[in-house]
Amino acid sequence: MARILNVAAAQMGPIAKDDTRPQVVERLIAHLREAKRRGAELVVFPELTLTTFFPRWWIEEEAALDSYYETEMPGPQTQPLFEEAKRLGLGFCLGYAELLREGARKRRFNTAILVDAEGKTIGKYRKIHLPGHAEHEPWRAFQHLEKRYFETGDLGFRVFDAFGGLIGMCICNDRRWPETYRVMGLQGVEMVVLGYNTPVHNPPTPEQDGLSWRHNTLSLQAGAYQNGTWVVGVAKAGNEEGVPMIGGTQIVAPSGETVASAVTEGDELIAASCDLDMGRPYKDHIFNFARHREPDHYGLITATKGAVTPAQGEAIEAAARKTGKAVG
Ligand code: ING
Repeated sequence: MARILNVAAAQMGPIAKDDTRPQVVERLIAHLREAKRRGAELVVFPELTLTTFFPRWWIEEEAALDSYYETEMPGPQTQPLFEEAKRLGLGFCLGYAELLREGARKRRFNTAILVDAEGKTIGKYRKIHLPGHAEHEPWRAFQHLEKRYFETGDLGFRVFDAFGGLIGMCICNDRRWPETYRVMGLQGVEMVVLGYNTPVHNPPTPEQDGLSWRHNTLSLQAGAYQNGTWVVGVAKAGNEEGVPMIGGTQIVAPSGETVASAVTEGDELIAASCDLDMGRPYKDHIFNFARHREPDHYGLITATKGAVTPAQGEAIEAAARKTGKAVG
C-alpha cells in the first residue's frame, strides 16, 4: 500500500515593503483554500514569507529592523492563518523572521516551522547556511545582509515523523550545500521542504546570473536523488522592491525528476501526490548508506571549515586516523 502524501508548493510573488501582514496572510489563506481544492494535506510556503526580503537593505534603526520579525508564532496577525489551516485540515510549513529575547539579549533567526493539521507546531528549523555579508557594502546594487540580521541556526537539521512519513526542513541557501540533505538523509528523510528568496543577480558574480534558475534546479534535484528523498522547493518570486527574484518552484521526486513546476513569477500553487515509498529503492541500493558509505575517508568534511592544501589534507586525515577523530 503506497504511502501517498499530497503536497502543495505555494509560491509567492513579490511582497512589497509596505504590504501589511494581514494583506500577506490573506494571500497565504487563498493558497490554503486552493491547496484544499487540489487535495493537498501539506502546504509549503517560501522563506521569510510574511514580509518583503528585508536583508536587501542596510537598516540602521533597530526598531525598523525589528518590525520585520515575529516575536510570537502564531501572533495576532498570523493566528488567522493557523485557524484557516485547521478549519481546512491542512498542515503547512511557514518561513518567517524569528525574534526572541533571552533576558536582555535579543536573538534573531531565519526560521521555518512545520505545523500539523490540528494547528500544532511539530517542528522548527533555524537557517544554518547564512549567505551574504554582515557589513554595509554600498558597491552592491542591493545588500544581502543575512549574516548581519540572523544568527546561525542552533537546532541542527532535524527530521520529523509527520504526515505519515519522515519530513525535514531547510531554508534557501541551505539547499545549495550537499551536507544539508545528507545529514537529513542519514536520518532517513523522505521529503525535504524548503522555501527560498533568490535574486537573479548576485553582485559578486554577475557572470553567473544567467545560471540562477539552473543552479536552483540542479541543487534541488541533486539533493533529492543523492538521498532518495522528495524535495519541495518554494520561491518568493518576481520583481520585489526593484530586485528580480527567480521563480522555479518545483516538486522533485527521489529519482531527481521534477514532477511539478510553477510557470509564473507570482502567487502560484502547484501540487503533487508523492509516494513516500518511492525513495526506498534508492535507499536500499544505489544509496544504501550502511553498505556503501566510507566515512573513514570523509574526515576532512568536518575537520576543516575552509579548503586546505593537499598536503594539509593528507596530514589532517592521517592525524584523524591516529587519534580516531577529526581534528579542527
Ligand atoms: N538567497 C540566496 C540563495 O542561496 C544567493 C543567496 C543569492 C545565492 C544570489 C546566490 C546568488 O538562494 C538566500 N536567501 O539564501
